[in-house]
Formats: sequence, C-alpha cells, structure tokens
Amino acid sequence: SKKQKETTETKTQELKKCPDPSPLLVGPLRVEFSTPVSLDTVRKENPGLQEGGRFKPHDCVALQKVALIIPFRHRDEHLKFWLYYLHPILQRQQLDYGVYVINQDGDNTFNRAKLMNIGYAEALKEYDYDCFVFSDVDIIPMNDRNTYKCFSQPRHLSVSMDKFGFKLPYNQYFGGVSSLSKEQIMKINGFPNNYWGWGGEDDDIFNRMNDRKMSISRPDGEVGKCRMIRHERDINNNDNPQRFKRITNTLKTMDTDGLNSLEYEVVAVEKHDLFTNITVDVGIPP
Ligand code: UD2
Ligand code: MN
Repeated sequence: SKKQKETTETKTQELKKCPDPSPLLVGPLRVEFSTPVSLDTVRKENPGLQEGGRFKPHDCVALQKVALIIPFRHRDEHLKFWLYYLHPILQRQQLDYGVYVINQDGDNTFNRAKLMNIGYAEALKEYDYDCFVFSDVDIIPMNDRNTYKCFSQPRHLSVSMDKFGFKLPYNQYFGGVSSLSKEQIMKINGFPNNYWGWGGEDDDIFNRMNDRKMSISRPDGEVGKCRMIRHERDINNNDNPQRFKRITNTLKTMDTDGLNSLEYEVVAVEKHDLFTNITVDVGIPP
C-alpha cells in the first residue's frame, strides 16, 4: 500500500545536513551565577544527552563534530554552571558534540595548555572529531549565535567579556574560549607544554598561529558577549615568571614543544551523564 511505501522510504532516506545557522537559536541569553545549580537539574533539563556528555541532532546531520575541552582542577561549582548553561546552547546549535573535562591530578603547578593538548589527543581516540573548542570552565556565552564550532581560520569566541568591560583587552588576545579544527591544530604542533602556572600560554598560541600565516576569526562584539564567574586565583597557579621570556621564543620552540613532545599519563576516565572526566598526570615543571 501507499502508506507502507512511504514508511520504507523515510527509513531508507539519508538524513539531510542541518541548516546553517541553526533555526533553533534564540540570540541573547540571561546568564547569572547567584543561585547554585545542581547536576540533577541539569540532567533533567537535558534528557537528550548520551553517556559521557555526548549529543547529536536526531533529525539532521550536524555540520561539525565538536569536542569541547575544559582544562580543569577543583572548580566543581563552576563546572555545574558551565554544564547548566552550555548543554542547552550546544544542542540548539545542532552540533554533534562531546564534553571532555581534563582534570589535572595532584596539587602540583597547573598547566592549562598541556591539558588542552591532552584533551585533543584523548578526544580523538574516542571519536572522529573535526573541531575542538577549548573553554575555561568559568566562561559562559551570553548569546547562542556565538556558535561553538570551527571556521576557516582559528576562532576566538570570548571576545567581549564582562571582566574586560565587554571589550577585547588587546588585539592579539586569544584567552578564554577558542576553537581550532584538526588541521589548524596540526599546523601549529598543538599548544606549548612548557607554560607552568598562570599566563602567557594564550599569547604563545597566538604567536604559533601568526607564524603559520593564520589569522583570527571572531564573532562581532554583540554576539561575542560572555560572562566569567568571579573567582580568586587558585592555589598552585601563580603567575609564571618565565612567561615574558617564553613568548619571545615561540618561533624557536614551537616545532619541538607541542603535540609531538606531549607526554602524560591517564589516571582515570569516567563517563558521567553530563561529561567525560579524564584525570591526567601532567608531571611537574623541570
Ligand atoms: C585568563 C584567561 C585564560 C588563561 C589564563 C592564564 C580569560 C578570560 N581567561 O584566565 O584563558 O589564558 O588567564 O593562564 O582571560 N583552572 C582550573 N583550576 C585551577 C586553575 C585553572 O580549573 O586551579 C582552569 C579553569 O578552566 C580556568 C582556566 O584554567 O577557567 C584559567 O585559569 P583562571 O580562570 O584562574 O585564569 P583567568 O581567569 O585569569
Ligand atoms: Mn577565570
């Protein structure tokens, strides 16, 4: 019968590509941190997620497969807000995505850029991601048109932050949230492993991209508005006094310090409902 034929046709029909931009976007969002959120709430509000914090749209093929990488240690309250705000946004953006919290084991000096390299390597072991978004755990976008995907040039996403008066602090600034495709990451040998403690690693990454003749793509200031949860500096993440010297040497060090020299040990991989937690030993400063 006709009915039967239609059913067979819809089953065999290939899913179409999701439209770009997603029709589900709503624009400006209310973002505030006065009331803590619970993971239970986040779970209830995001029933479509798969184990490990994975999602893909069911009625169309996502334009990109995106791994979200969060360098992390002892920021559980911030992570709850991040999951609470980001999961709905990423689903409306119709991305095929996974959330990876890269948790530095122990209490030695923090190393953000190395954790980002590890996140890239570990996420790729799990799925054929083509785009990587690196996000501080404490930054939330205020507009869902700021799509957490990759572009033809490396993208800086957190361009107008409350803590900088909703302005870019300086033109070469690349801190906060950024996205790079697999190819873009390969071109710069990933990120530096040798920035221990606070600061400089984002400028080193900028230098790497600049040297490989890439430019930075950015959303406009309105779409790129973000809030950072106010916080004190963590223990064991003091200013790195070597950072000024190091960023003058990027071009000499980048070919030997990066993905091709990355060494670490995975301590544990945990598949939670809302994210994948990968605890890693990154070693200690030389
Ligand atoms: C700025 C940059 C950040 C990075 C950093 C210097 C902005 C918005 N962000 O952040 O991208 O360049 O300076 O390294 O300008 N973290 C933990 N536990 C710790 C320490 C750090 O989880 O004990 C993670 C967490 O994801 C945090 C990120 O590292 O958001 C950056 O550290 P921060 O928030 O202390 O530094 P901040 O806000 O000055
Ligand atoms: Mn911060």
